[in-house]
Amino acid sequence: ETSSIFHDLQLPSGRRVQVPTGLFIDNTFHLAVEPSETFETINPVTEAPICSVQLASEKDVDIAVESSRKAFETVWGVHAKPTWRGQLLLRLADLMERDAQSLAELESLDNGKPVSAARDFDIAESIACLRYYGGWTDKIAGQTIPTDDLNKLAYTLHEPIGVCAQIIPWNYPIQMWAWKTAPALAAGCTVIMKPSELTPLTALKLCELIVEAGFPPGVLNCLPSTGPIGGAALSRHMDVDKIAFTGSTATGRKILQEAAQSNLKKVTLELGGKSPHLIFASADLDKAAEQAVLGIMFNMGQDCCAGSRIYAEASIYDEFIEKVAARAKEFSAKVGDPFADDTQGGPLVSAGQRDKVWGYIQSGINEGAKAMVGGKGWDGKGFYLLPTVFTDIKPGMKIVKEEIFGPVVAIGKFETEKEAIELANATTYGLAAGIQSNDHRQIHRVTSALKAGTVWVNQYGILHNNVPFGGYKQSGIGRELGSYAISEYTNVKAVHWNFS
Ligand code: TXE
Repeated sequence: ETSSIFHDLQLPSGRRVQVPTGLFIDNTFHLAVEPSETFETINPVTEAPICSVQLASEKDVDIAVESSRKAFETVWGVHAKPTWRGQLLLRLADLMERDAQSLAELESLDNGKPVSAARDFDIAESIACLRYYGGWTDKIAGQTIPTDDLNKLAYTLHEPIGVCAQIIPWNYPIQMWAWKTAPALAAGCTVIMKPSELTPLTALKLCELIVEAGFPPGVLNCLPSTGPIGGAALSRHMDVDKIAFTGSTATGRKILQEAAQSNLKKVTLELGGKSPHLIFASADLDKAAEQAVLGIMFNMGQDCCAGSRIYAEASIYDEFIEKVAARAKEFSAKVGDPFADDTQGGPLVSAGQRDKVWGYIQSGINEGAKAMVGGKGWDGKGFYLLPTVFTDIKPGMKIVKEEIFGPVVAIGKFETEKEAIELANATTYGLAAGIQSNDHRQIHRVTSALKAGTVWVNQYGILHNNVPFGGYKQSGIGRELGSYAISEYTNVKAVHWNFS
């Protein structure tokens, strides 16, 4: 049966890799219980299937949860020495570093992003994330708390929550894997990972490294599946203690409902955005334009904090949009083959995503916005779309209100700081925001007025593993990264000890 759970691939670089395509439970790859169930993952450059992958159904979810529960109650959680958990994470980071190039190529094949970006951003940051949390394992401490009862010792224990299901998207498959697994494993939780059905391959490849690093069976299981089948089964499972999700707001809402209707499992959600980027007259306009373009075009706009609404102060608006247009054209010229060294953008992840983004481009044109750059489709093969810069926008337009998740930006103007803040906050989302300004008082005022979980000042889009990330409003619940993520994977137990 190994032919159904491993697939030999030749990558465009000529490198050969064997990728697992089975369900990963108890440190081995398996066929799904119903082996006829598979799905295909597609190469977004050639539009051809890469291979078919086993599809976990509800029965497989039950088996995986049982394995995760057993590991949590016997070898992991409070049964594993904290420093040992840390060593395993550090070893995993070393293995990821060793395999960075082949992982980057596999990520690129499945997702379409440039190999160089996958290696130098996604994987480099993921290695750092594993190391950061590898250092946390023996520093998860509670408190001793004075009370007026002098014969009482009161203290808290920060205990791992238990079996955690983690449902991740396709835009940063390895990095979302690291953001989710590292703090959970550091805190002592066991993990059931469900990668996106659009990009399952690197999550499966990483399972081999989990074994090689020495994690005990059941500590991390991985279930490739679709959202409505595997994702929903995990969300309503009565023995999953927590679900951590990154993806669309619509799916986040469903997961929260499933959790509410089953066992009230803890839920953290990292959802969509329509992040504003404010350009004030005092800013360095060349740098601001560079940040504005990277802020939306990086990863072809398939980024939850993409700066998709830019508002520039009226006095510098004309000059600024010219600079943005020039840089967006430069970026467009570097969209192409993800395996070429100087490529900055590849295709979008799927035909569905390409069609969705193209629909927004057409709606922008139909609603009267001006496509200063782009606005055109792509004739050749692959799910490509070139960057589009819209100006002359109005508040009600779909391209201004809705998350597009593609290389499309809407630029508007404001007269006053108050108007800039109102425009920025006029959204149901609250994931991120950016300010370009050299007026320090203004920066403080605007930063505090913005309703967003992350605010960048004179940069955009750069996150750090040590700093928390998450959304205000309908962009999510809870925080990832930093010490904050550790608290999302621990329960607080209060102990009242009468020693009289
Ligand atoms: O996302 P989904 P899709 C946004 C972006 C994009 C849109 C749709 O705007 O165009 O969402 O993308 C799993 N129960 N973002 O459809 O559905 C699914 O299998 C449990 C923003 O790909 O949110 C996958 O693993 N799980 C974003 C994951 O959810 C379910 C990243 C994400 O898929 C499920 C991606 C269900 N009922 C898309 N249905 C961000 N914020 O970073 C699906 N899933």
